[in-house]
Amino acid sequence: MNLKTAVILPVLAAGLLISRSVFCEEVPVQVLKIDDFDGKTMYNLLGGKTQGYEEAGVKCIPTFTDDPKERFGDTGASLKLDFDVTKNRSFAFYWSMLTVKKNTVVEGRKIEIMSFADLRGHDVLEFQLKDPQGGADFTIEIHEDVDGDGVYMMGIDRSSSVDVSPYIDRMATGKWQKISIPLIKFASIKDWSRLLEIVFVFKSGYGILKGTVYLDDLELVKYPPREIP
Ligand SMILES: [Ca+2]
Ligand SMILES: [Ca+2]
Repeated sequence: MNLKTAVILPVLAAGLLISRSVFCEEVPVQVLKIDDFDGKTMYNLLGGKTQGYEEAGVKCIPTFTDDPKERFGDTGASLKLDFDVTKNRSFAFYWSMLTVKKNTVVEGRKIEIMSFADLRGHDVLEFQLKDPQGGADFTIEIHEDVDGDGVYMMGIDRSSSVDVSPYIDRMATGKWQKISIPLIKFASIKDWSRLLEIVFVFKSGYGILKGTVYLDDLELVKYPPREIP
């Protein structure tokens, strides 16, 4: 490393630290909480169903913990995901539906319709994460309903996937940390008012194959416009 590089690198590192802390300290102007897991039910705060996945030797099992040593914050509960993708080329997932069934009356008849949660107007997906062992990795997949049938169909509907790994601070293993993913990273999603579900996917070949992660405060956030000096 020459002298010039030796000087520039710390300056760059300091710049990154400052921009990161400014981002984290900004107060959002809008927050849509998808789930805080405090109700310990398999429905999120929008009313959408949530579910894990299990087959022979492969799993992503959701449970809730209100143990003060495990949960996020001083009250309520957090989501605990026990995953196992040790089987070759396996994957397992937990999903939270962003659609809700609603009853309505049409020409005197009660019918059940599917309603999308309108998630427009946000710019960051945020959640709290704790990885007690370290080394867990997963992707977040968002599905958009293109044909309006309320079900995700590969090849017809849109899916966008983001690897969470670059957003995890590995120095914070064992502690709660806030993960912030700009929604622009979900590049294939065109209409945020037609989303079906958000899916946390664990795959063999990505991070540790078996373990537990804790999640809390899954939300969409809008920050005030950045002031350009
Ligand atoms: Ca909670
Ligand atoms: Ca569809």
